Amino acid sequence: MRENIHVIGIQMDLGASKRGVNMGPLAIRYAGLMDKLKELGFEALDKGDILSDVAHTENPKMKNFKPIFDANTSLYHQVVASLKENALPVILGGDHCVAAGSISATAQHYGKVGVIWMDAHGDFNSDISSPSGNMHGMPLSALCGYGPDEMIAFTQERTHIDTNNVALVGGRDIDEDERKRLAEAGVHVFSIHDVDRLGMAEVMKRAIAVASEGTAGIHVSFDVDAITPQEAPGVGTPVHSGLTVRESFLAAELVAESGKLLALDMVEVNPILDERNKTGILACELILAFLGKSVY
Ligand code: 4U7
Ligand code: MN
Ligand code: MN
Ligand code: MN
Repeated sequence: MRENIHVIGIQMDLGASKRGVNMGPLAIRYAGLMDKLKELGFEALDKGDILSDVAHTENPKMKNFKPIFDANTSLYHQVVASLKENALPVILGGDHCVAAGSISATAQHYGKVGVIWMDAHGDFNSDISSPSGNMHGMPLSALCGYGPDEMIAFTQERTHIDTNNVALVGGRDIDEDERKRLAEAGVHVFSIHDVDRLGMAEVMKRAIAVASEGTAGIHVSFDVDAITPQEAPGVGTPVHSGLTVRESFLAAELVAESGKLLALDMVEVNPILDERNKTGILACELILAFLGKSVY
């Protein structure tokens, strides 16, 4: 595990239909993230927030594509720069479209990386399959080379993520076409049903194995709507009966224990919909757990 942490916020809400998730980085910081990282002994640097331009849609199948791409381009370059400085980037979203920028950067820097995508959703729609045109439902598909390709066109040559190294954990609201696309692409899906049947410890053991096989390490992308909405109410797309708080922490602790974490996204915290920053505080504590904070 690296000692050097770069915290990078991105005030982005243009990928979702509900506004306000752009305030996520502020909410997670208010929970005390920087001080708590330092208390844990990390050299933690706050790189501030990337801002996005105003909403602007040309193609309703990819709403707000241009301002999303522009902000993601800034994020991509910041994450590449942080990795070059040997830091572990922690990206504070923002809606989940920001993972297109952050994970492209990790892949560009390390070559072959694995991804653990923790989410109630699959985020495996293309502009064609998407029922909404919302770009936060498309990043995993784009990153794996299943479109929309424009979403990750940060360099001439795209480094795609090999779906053999992708694990989706906590899925329970996946669109019909999206499910077919995930299966055809060969993404390893550990749905909430698998969490029930196998237990989180076994699911994460398998997910970490999938994401580690032949890779430099793991980029974890954590959408807080993976957690059940009673515990994480500050989300724009809540889905009932999700991960418990303890299952979420166990997942984070097992990733930390693996020593494979290369970068972390903590996304989709929406302070407008939250209850006294409950979700922001949870997101902050989960980041610490992913970085190795132990309970005992
Ligand atoms: B999130 C959805 F149709 N699948 O594509 C879509 F249900 O980043 C939801 O996981 C996407 O929160 C949710 O719009 C994206 C919808
Ligand atoms: Mn998501
Ligand atoms: Mn989601
Ligand atoms: Mn969401």
